[in-house]
Formats: sequence, C-alpha cells, structure tokens
Amino acid sequence: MNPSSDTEFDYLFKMLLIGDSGVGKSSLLLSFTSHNAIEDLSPTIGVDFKVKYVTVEGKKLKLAIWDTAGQERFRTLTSSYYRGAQGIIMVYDVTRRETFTNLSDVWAKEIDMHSTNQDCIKMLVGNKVDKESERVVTKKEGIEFAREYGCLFIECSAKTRVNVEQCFEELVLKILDTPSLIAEGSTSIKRNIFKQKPQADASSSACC
Ligand SMILES: Nc1nc2c(ncn2[C@@H]2O[C@H](COP(=O)(O)OP(=O)(O)OP(=O)(O)O)[C@@H](O)[C@H]2O)c(=O)[nH]1
Ligand SMILES: [Mg+2]
Repeated sequence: MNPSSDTEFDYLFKMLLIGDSGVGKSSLLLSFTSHNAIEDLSPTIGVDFKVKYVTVEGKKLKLAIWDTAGQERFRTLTSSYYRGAQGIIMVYDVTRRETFTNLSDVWAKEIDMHSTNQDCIKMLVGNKVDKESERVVTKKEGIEFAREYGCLFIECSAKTRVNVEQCFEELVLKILDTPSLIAEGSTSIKRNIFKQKPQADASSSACC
C-alpha cells in the first residue's frame, strides 16, 4: 500500500473502527496514519475522524476512517456512524477476554442494527500482540469467530506496528474486490465532488 500525497483520487471509502473502550482503536488509527510513536491516548469522546490517501493496485483511494468511542455512554451517538460504511473494523484486546466476548454480545449486534450496507466488509482485529505473555484469547479463537461471522481476521500491535498496514490493506483489497462497494465509492465521489477541499496526506478533525 503506497501512500499518496495527491488529493486526486479514484474512490472514496468510508471505514469505521468499533470495539470496547481501551482495546486500541485510536492507537491503531494513529499508527496507520502517522509515523509518531504511539503514546498513551485518552479515551475517545464521541467520534474522531482521519483521512488517509493510499494507492492500491494502481487505484488512488481516499480512506475516510471514523474512530468511535468504546464507552457505552456514547453508544447512541456512535451508532449513527455505521451508515454507508464500506468497511467495519471490530477490534478486541488479546489480553482482555471480555473485549472478545463483547464482540458477539455487543458489537456484532450493533453492526446488524445500524449498518446500512449488506455487502459491507467486516474485519476482526486482535490487538496488543506485543503483550504475548499476557495473552488470554488465542489466535485460533479469533479465527473461529471470524469464520462464524464472515469476517476477515488479523492480529496486530498498534504499539510495534506489526500488521497494522496489512490490516487496512486487506480490508481495502476486499472492498476493491466487491463490485457494489466500488460503485458506492464512486457515487460518494460524485456526491462530494463540489465539496472536496485540498487536504494533507493524513488529516484529522474531531467530530461528535
Ligand atoms: N501494549 C500495547 N498497548 C496498546 C496497544 N494499542 C493500544 N495500547 C494502549 O491501550 C490504551 C488504550 O488505547 P486507545 O487507542 O485509547 O483505545 P480505544 O479503543 O481507542 O479506547 P476508547 O477511545 O475509549 O474506545 C492506551 O494506553 C494505549 O497506549 C498495543 O498494540 N500494545
Ligand atoms: Mg479511542
């Protein structure tokens, strides 16, 4: 996945990060969009948003990535951000079992209730693999969950950046492999064409 600084793009894809508070959603996004070391972040308030331009298989893509708060008090607000997403990344912490069990108890249900896109690609991400000695959820359990719920699956570390690029790349490749999602990516561009403003490679604006 080659970064592209050009603000021209072929497709616009909307992606969403969901999962329990503290699993590392904001850290993953920061790790993907910036080259700074990951510091201890504060819990997200409501929703945050970053843009990244990448070139994949010769296509210039604008990725609009929405980072939601995992805390339950923001659930009503964050649920409205599922609308129109082409990719949803469900994150859990491999060192905290409850963040894994909440995938089926909470997050899969949230997707069923609020996602408007039948073909939306889901990606399951087991984060914090750098803390291997504290791991309580095995890779096999992750693979089985992903198979049952029809998700892609990867384990990664926002801290060491292991598999962070691959996570977004696999999701983007699968979106590009799905004709209805490509069509939506083009439609969004047509809808937004008069609103596009020049932006940096990765930009951020809080939004709640
Ligand atoms: N060791 C380790 N720590 C991580 C990793 N990813 C995130 N963290 C730490 O976990 C804590 C929570 O990370 P966040 O990115 O804020 O978690 P979040 O999922 O965005 O949480 P909410 O915004 O409350 O939903 C922070 O202290 C991070 O530094 C990782 O891969 N490895
Ligand atoms: Mg956060």
